[in-house]
Amino acid sequence: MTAPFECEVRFLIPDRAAFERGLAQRGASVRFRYAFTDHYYRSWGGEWDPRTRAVRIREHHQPTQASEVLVTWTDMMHAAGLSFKRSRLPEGKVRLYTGTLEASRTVVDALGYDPWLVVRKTACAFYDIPDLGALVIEDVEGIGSMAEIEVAGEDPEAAAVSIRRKLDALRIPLHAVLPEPLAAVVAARLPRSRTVYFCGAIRGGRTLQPLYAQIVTFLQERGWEVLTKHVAAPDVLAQEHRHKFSATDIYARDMRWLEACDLVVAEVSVPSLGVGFELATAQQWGKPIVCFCQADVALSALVDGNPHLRVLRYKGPGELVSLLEDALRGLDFRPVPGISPRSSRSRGGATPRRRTRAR
Ligand code: 6IA
Repeated sequence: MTAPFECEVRFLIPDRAAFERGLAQRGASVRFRYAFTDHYYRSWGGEWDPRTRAVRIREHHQPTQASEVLVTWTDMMHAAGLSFKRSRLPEGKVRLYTGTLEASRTVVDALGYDPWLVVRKTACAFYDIPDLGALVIEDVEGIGSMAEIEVAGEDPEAAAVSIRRKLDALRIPLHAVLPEPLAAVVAARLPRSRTVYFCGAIRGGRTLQPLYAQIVTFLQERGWEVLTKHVAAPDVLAQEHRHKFSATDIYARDMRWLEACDLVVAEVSVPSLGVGFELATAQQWGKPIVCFCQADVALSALVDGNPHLRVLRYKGPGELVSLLEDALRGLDFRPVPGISPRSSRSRGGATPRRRTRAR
C-alpha cells in the first residue's frame, strides 16, 4: 500500500481467525493476497537512524515478481491524540531499482549499505472494508499477526482523525497501537548486537571471496555485527594498497577485534598464515570458534586434528549456509575448563566440541 505521504499505524492481532470473522461480518472482502521478505540495510557510517530511514530489498514470494530496492523515510507524528508514522516522501516508498535479488544486492552494495535485518511476511491479505476503506493483515515472522492501517497524509491532522475513526470502528484501543515502523519493532526485539570475527584468506589467496561475502551477509542478516567484513570485500587487496595501513596497525586492530568478539567463524579451505594465526590466538583466548572447510580439502592437521576447533565440512555454499545456521542456533558460551576466557564482552569461552563432519 502506498498513499501520498502515507501515514500508518500497526497493531497486533492475537487471534487472527476471530479478527477476520469480524471483518467478514462487516462485509469486508480480500482484494489480493501476497507474501514477501524485506531485507533491510543500513549505512556503513551509521550516520542515519535505520529505524526511520530505510533502504531495503523487497523479495516478492507471492505473487512472484522481480525484487525491488525501496527507500523510505518516516517521521513520528502526534496528532488528534494519536502517535503514528508519516512518510517524508510524497511517494511513500521510492523504488530505486527492480531486478533479481542478486542484482538488487549489488545495487545496495554499490550505494555503500550493509545488511541489517530481515523481516518476513507471509499470509498477507489486503482487505476492503465497506465504509472504512483498506486494511492489511500480515503474519510477521517472530512477531505474529499484525494489521496495518494506512491513509494519505498531506494533512497529518486529517490523517490522524481518519486512522482513529478506523481504529474505533474496529474497537482497537489506542494503547494497542504500535506507531513505529516495523523495522524498529523488529530491531527492538533483536538480542544485543553480537560480534563475530570472520577469518578468510587474504594474501593466502582470494579464490573463495564470493563465498566469504555470502557468509558475511548471512551473519549480518542474522543480527551479527561482523567486525572483519573487509575480509569478504572483492577489492580488499586493492584497498590494502590504497589505504597504506601499516602491517603493525593491521595486526593491532585485528587483535583488538579478536579480543572483543563473541564468536570466531573461519573459512579454512584456502591455506592462510593469517587465518591459522587468528585461530591459534582465538583458541588461546577461549573464544567459541567454528571453522568451515570444503569436503575434499586436505586441511592442516593442526586445524583438522584440534579438539578445540569445530571443523564443519561442506560440499557447496548451500550446505555451508545451513551448517552455519545450525551452528549459530546451537552455540553456547560455557567456559572451557583449563582455558581462561579473555574478553571484555563475551559471556565466556569456547566449548570444545566433538568434530562434526558433513559429507
Ligand atoms: O595471511 P592472510 O592475508 O591470508 O590472512 C588473512 C587473515 O588475516 C584474515 O582473516 C584477516 O582477518 C587478517 N588480515 C590480513 N590482512 C588484513 C588486512 N589488510 N586488514 C585486516 N585484517 C587482515 C588491510 C585491508 C584493509 C585496508 C581493507
